[in-house]
Amino acid sequence: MSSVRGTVRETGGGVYVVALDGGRSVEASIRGRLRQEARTGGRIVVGDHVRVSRSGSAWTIDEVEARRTVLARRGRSGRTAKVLAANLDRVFVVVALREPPATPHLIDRLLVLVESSGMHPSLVLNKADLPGAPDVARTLAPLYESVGYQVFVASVETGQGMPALTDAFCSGASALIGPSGVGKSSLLNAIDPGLELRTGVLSRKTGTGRHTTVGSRLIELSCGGLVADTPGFGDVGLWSVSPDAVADCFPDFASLRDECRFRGCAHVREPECAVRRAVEEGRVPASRYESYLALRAEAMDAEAR
Ligand SMILES: Nc1nc2c(ncn2[C@@H]2O[C@H](COP(=O)(O)OP(=O)(O)O)[C@@H](O)[C@H]2O)c(=O)[nH]1
Ligand SMILES: [Mg+2]
Ligand SMILES: [Zn+2]
Repeated sequence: MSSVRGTVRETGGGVYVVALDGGRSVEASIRGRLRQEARTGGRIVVGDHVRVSRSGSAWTIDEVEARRTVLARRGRSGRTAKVLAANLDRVFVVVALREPPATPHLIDRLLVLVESSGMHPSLVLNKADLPGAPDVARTLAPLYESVGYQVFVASVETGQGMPALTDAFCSGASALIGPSGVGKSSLLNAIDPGLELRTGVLSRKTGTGRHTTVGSRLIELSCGGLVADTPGFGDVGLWSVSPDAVADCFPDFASLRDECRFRGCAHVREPECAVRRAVEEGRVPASRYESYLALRAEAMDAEAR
């Protein structure tokens, strides 16, 4: 039988739910050769475009198409990247302005995490309704806009920012990453009330909301967009990028790099460093540079281990 094209919507336990281009979904397993590749790192992930074929009632994934984008995180050892989702159009870094309060360092860490997999995220500053939150937003939003990120100031409570976010989520495929408790599930429920994702603080031990599994899935919103629900971005303290690659994850440094006196300048104590000059002159926020130094030092520690 000829093969059909589709998109992987759910993975876990060796079973893959594939949405066929015609509309219906089937459960598929993978061919021996692909299974071999999966063990050596070429896993099939949500968002992968695949070709499947049927023999009797059983569907099999025969082929995986080249990926347009990948969202990956480094393994605990720091060396191997683990791909979490493929072919995403947008990634949103979500933090709360209050409860729990975001710091520039946390935001920078999350942005770098996404940049290190080659994607350029947007930033959502949620809970703008809480007392004091607008003041924090007035500092953070222009800071990250000046760096070149699109910023959404949002509140699930008042609906602030929700039309713009709904627009962004209702086309293509997206992912949200951020600490727990910042309102990721609440934002999705506000965009599509039919989702009924569990919200609120969940105990670490019992785990888990209704939908939390070892696997990943792409949720289809009623407005047509897809949203990745992937475990694996929770432990943001455990990633590692090679020290020299950290600067590449700061887009505000990229245009300055060529003006540094030394090629391969690490922007730490080299003379005539354009990044340090820009920080001194206030063209690059000091908090960005502090985050850079901290994340670079962390990357060096991880490499030495
Ligand atoms: N005041 C306020 N609370 C919010 C907002 N968004 C979410 N919350 C609350 O924050 C808590 C955590 O939200 P949840 O969506 O579970 O966060 P997640 O862990 O990132 O998915 C819940 O108690 C929500 O009701 C918001 O915009 N304003
Ligand atoms: Mg949640
Ligand atoms: Zn430099």
